[in-house]
Amino acid sequence: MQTALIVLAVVVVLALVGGLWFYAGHRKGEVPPEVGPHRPTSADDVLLTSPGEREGEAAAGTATLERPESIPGRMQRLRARLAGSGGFGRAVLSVMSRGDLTEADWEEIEDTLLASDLGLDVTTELMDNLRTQAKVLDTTDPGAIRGVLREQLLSLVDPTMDRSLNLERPVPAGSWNAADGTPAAAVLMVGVNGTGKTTTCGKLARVLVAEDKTVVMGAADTFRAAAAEQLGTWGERVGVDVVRSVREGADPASVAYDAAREAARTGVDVVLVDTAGRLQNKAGLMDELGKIKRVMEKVAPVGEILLVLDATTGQNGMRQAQVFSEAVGVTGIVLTKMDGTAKGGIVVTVQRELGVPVKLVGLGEGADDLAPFDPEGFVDALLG
Ligand SMILES: Nc1nc2c(ncn2[C@@H]2O[C@H](COP(=O)(O)OP(=O)(O)O)[C@@H](O)[C@H]2O)c(=O)[nH]1
Ligand SMILES: [Mg+2]
Repeated sequence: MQTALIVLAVVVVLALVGGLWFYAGHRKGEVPPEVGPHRPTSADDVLLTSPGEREGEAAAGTATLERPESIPGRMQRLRARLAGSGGFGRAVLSVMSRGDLTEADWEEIEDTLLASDLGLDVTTELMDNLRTQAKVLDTTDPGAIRGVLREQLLSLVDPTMDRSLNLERPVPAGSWNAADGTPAAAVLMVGVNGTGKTTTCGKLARVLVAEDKTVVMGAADTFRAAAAEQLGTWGERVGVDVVRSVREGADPASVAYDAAREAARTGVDVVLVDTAGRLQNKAGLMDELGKIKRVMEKVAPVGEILLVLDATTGQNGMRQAQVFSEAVGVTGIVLTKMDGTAKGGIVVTVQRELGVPVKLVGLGEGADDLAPFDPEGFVDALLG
């Protein structure tokens, strides 16, 4: 009887200790069970989600990866959608083809240009040029008028700007330890909430994969767990690792730093970092983005800071753009949702106001609906 009691007591104590140990073990990692195996990097609240590491895909490569569409293929396919953003081009062309334009005709042209978000200054400039050219030309020949209009629009869009993404491998920071790997070209995505940053990060990863580049993404939007999940899904589809925080509200800069380190450790070509777009106040934004950039530059300089703008928001978007470009030096613009707007004139306005080129355009919600911005292709699409 006594022996039985002792055995029972020992069993109870063992069970209690075992339970506590199990609980503590899980608390320490605080890993949501659905994430699956992971390799923590420098900060203990940051983890790496690798494609193929999720449940049931123990061996990497068992997940079926998508093959992103080639760049020429998508540019061809998206041309029609680009044309939709520039109905103003065809509208102006059709008025100008009437010949012997009356004041009412010119007013119609002016209204059309303004409605396309070209802005007052650009519209006035373009109107002056078109009037002059129309006098010189003195013709109703549609081909000749189209030529004049094409030339004018092209010079506004400015084909001389360098629109290539700077993806050159950067020189490592002075304090960088070469034993920790070769830093990757870094791209930082900034912009207001809902403009399409996370989507663009995912789409851009696909563009790079299509170009046979290797990529790591960093989910530095730590304010919503859903943002990291969203990025994780994009990565998984094309075999791109995502560095993310386990905890909501973690320091975005620490995730960005870990992403840059992970990219260097694994020797990939490019690290893409998504950020949150809370426009709480200018000082807060500057602090946050500034810090992200600063810590990433402990690895190597950030070569590309892309401001993501929703083309449908017009002048309101322009004000946001100013704040971001003051907060952190923007090197290029991504205009998203060009498929849902007739206001393609925003291309010209935003480039003028910020002095940086539109480098990419988003033309739909599909995974490969992102293309490099090509001025000639754009203007030709506008004129039909
Ligand atoms: N039609 C269209 N929708 C887009 C485009 N880019 C992004 N979106 C949508 O815009 C919404 C917000 O995108 P998200 O990437 O989450 O914005 P974020 O808050 O800046 O990260 C999503 O529903 C996207 O599918 C685009 O080029 N065209
Ligand atoms: Mg986002």
